[in-house]
Amino acid sequence: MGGSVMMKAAVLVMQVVAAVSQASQPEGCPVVPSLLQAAGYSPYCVASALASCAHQGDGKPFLEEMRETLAEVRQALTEAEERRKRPRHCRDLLDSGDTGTGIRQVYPFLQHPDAPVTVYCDHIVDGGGWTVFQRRRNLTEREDFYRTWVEYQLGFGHFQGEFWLGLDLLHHLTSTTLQELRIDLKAYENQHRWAKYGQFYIGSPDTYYRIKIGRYKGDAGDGLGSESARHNGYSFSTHDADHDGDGTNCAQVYRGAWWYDKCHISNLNGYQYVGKHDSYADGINWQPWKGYHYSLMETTMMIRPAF
Ligand SMILES: [Ca+2]
Repeated sequence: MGGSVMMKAAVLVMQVVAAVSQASQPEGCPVVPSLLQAAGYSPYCVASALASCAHQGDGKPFLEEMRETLAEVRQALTEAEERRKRPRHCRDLLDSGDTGTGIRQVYPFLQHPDAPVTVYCDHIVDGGGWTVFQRRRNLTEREDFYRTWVEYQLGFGHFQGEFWLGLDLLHHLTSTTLQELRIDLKAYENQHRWAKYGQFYIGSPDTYYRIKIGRYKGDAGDGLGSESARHNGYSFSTHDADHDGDGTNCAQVYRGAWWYDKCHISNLNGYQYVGKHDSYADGINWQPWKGYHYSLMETTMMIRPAF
């Protein structure tokens, strides 16, 4: 888009040049002195140079045209500037002074800078600037997370409650600059743990949104990036789209939707049991902390630029 604005500006500048050369014809003479003086020539010099130039007509049509052209240039530059200032994600909003946690509009698409997207920003946790893409909450009415491929691609739920932002958007948001991921986990006994990754990227639809994740720190244990976890480098699967490396359908067996290989040590889109459950590994599980028989009360997954 920057290119097209520049092109428009270039066309307008060419119009100005054309108008100026037209102005050097006798009928345009009144404009030329002011242009030359604006360019730094002394009034005396300009007057001498144009002494032979006869004044004919009032030059208004040309002046009008010039004014309109300059107004268009100014408008195009203002629009380009406004576009440049648009927030691409929650960190941009924070940097511009919007410290409010909640629902905001951002413009994350490089190729479509005018297309707004609604996101949920968190500016409370760990310095803020986070764009939240997954949240589970212990609400009276729980959101169904056992959803189809298309639903996981496009996103579902409610920003004030539980939601999944969508894999398509996650791919875009992680494609521009290096992102860090933060995961916050809460158990029913009011314990809280966190995991943070200094590197997080979600691949294109062609890769089935393959996850690249690394540089763990935190106190929850590494349930996503560790070598043995076998999530890093794997595609996303839902119950109706099996891209895992297992003979079974991991998403179906474990009632989740995740980056599975042979299946999981984390399953944060799993079924919302209340704490301990007898069934194996099909809850909102983070194995390194609570094992395969404990479904967490709350989870949040969010990203921001790493630098
Ligand atoms: Ca399979």
